[in-house]
Amino acid sequence: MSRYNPRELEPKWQKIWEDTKLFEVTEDPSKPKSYVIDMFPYPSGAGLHVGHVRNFSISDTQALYQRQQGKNVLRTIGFDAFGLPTENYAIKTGVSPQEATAQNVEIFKGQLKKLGMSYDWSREVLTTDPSYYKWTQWIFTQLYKNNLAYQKENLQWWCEHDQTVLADEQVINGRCWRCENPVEKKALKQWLFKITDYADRLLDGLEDLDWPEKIKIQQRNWIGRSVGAEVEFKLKDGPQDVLTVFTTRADTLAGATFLVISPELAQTWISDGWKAPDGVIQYISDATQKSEIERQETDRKKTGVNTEITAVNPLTKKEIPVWVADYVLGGYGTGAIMAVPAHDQRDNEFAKAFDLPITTVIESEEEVYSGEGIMINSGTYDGISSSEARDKITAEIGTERVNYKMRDWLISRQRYWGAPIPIIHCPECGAVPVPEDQLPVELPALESYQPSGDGRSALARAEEWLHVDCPQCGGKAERETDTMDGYACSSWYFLRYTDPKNDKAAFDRDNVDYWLPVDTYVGGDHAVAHLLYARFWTMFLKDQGLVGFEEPFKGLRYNGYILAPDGLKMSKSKGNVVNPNDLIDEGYGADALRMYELFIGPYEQNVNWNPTGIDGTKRFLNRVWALTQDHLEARGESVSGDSKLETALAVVTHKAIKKVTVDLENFSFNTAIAAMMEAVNEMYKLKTELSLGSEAWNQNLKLLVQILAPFAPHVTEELWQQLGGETSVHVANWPAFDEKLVQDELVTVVVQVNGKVRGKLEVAVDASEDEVRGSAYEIESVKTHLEGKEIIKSIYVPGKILNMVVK
Ligand code: ANZ
Ligand code: ZN
Repeated sequence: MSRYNPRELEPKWQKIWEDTKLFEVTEDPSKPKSYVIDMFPYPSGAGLHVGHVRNFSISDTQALYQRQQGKNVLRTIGFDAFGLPTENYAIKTGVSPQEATAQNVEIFKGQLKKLGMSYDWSREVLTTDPSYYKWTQWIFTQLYKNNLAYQKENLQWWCEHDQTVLADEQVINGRCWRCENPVEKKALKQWLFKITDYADRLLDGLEDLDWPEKIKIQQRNWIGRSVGAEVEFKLKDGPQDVLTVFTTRADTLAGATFLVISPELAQTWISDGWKAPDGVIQYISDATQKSEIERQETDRKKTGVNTEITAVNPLTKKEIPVWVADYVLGGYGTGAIMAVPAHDQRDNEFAKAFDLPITTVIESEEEVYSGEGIMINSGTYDGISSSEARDKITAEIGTERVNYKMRDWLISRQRYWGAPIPIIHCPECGAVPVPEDQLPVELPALESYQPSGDGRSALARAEEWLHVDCPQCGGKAERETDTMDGYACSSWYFLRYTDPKNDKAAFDRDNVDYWLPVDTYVGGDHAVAHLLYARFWTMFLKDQGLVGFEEPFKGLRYNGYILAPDGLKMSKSKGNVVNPNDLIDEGYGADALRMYELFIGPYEQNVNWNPTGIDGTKRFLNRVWALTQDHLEARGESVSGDSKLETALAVVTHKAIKKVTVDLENFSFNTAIAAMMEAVNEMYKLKTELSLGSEAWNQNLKLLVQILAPFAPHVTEELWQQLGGETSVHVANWPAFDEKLVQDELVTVVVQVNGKVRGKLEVAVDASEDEVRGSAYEIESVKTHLEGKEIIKSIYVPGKILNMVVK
């Protein structure tokens, strides 16, 4: 008997699939489509990780299944290759980022090919390729022309170690997300995308998406829509006449016993000529070095300085002081608040720390009550509910206002290894976009990639590249030296996949409209930034008439991590990384590896790697192999069929088909695999009584191989051919199950009308009352007793009696 040898069989099929272009697709409007992709990987020097394999196996199994369902499946891969690690490597070793990237991509591709993923490799996309980033730059210029890309001088998080600016979400507990060194603020002129213009659409669009709820919640929190009111307070002897605050609790206005402005607002007052009392300037400079997260912590000791300015509460007419404190943020709302210490925790701590008055305006027993209730100490608003008071005070004293936590997307990076921002700075004309026919602005080759130290990237030293004529006036001008955040490049690659070789446009509208939205997007990272940015770009492209949809990812599946056996994160430094290719080379094969990673647990959960777990799936594939070989060897020998046993065999197979079909629809891979293991056990039992070699066995083994194909694409392809399959198993249709064979045990139910027996029914033990009643209506003798009557009651004793009371 031939042995199951994945080392031989897997490369053989990979080559055949490639030669026959099995997984290459074209647009075919006559066929239903399915677009199934992964969040494309960053080709790090460490190579492919077992975590990647889990991610890609989930999507590949789905893609293979959808193809067997007869769909036109677009499944491809690319590389998100701009980024700091490669640039830091270049700085350290002198190998150019271009060269390092090319090497890493080669390694990744080699590893991916060994896994036998069903990618259409002809559509591969590489973000660092000038033929790709030409269009990233082109989209930038479209955003710029539509006033959605702009420059702003700003205090930015700056990582001295990495010599780069960081976005808010890249600062974690005051440290850089990459190198984990402390970060500081630095004033720099930066490019931003005006994503805030799309805040409402980004929020509303989430409703209809088939995404995990936890990701939707993270996106909603990030956008942070907040409905409240702006209220104006008159100032006495202040640098301006009024101070406007933003509040979500206008109902508590009478309890506002002081105002607080942010250090940032105080700074603008000083710049406008305000003579601040001693201590304010020092306080401002201390505060701006703290992170926003730190500043907003509730249990932190409250600090602040009195401005010695007085405001008038517009409801109580009382004079109240204005303070500066860092728990109020400059970038949110108006940068100023009305403090209500009886109903807000932070205001309460502040009032106690500085001995400021506390006035309760909503009835309650608690010291700091932030709930709803009946109004007190609020003049004409006394006695009504706080929610009613909120509406009234907003309408009568304030103005309704919606605010968002989300800020504009900061895209400037003072680094070399990114897509250059296609702008030319002219002393006469200002910022001028590089004309379309001069794109791409290619990265010049450099001697060294070290940032220039003045806050600009290494590009500032590329003299020849830097100095150009202004496209508008022809005068001497300079290129922008910032490159784009890598998230810009990953905001549209799923569009490029549909038309990867187009050199006239970013993509063809018919192609994107045929394939998009992505039906199944699988990944385990980037819950907020990438998904939000990609949605924003897609919405913008829709507004430009370039695509016909505004949500790029209809279905999102978020996979859990694979951790080391001890539950720790796998990392090079801990030496606990499992290299997927070692397992393949050791002879387990890609099929057993892919299956193990799906069998390891529910796909969305984090799981610990079990070094012997792969033995289980390998053993299972071996059993399927051996059973098939035994069957094939017995073929032709005269075999006598036993129809009862043949039915028993068919029941085993069809139950497995049903279970695997339902489970694949639900991404329940581990239970589907368990069901197939179970079925194979049953088959082994049956073969002792029902001899192998018969046509019945052949049919059932083929069905087993078909449902196993999305999980173990190589071995099933081989077995399929051996069993006489004509096409590739991956394009042979998904088998249907026979409803009669999968029915569970049948029971007899007595049907009564008004307590008299009128017939009997055979139903499944677990049939519902509705199902049983439906079948009962079909019985002639029951029908005649129901005709023209109204059923007023029906009682079902499961598996025993159905009694219908009519009148
Ligand atoms: C008075 C008040 C009374 C408030 C009360 C809350 C409870 P959202 O939008 O939900 O996050 N706030 C406004 N601007 C701020 C800023 N720049 N920095 C820090 N805090 C700010 O919450 C809005 C509430 O956060 C506002 O409502 C304001 O405090 C505070 F019993 O006003 B409230
Ligand atoms: Zn000019």
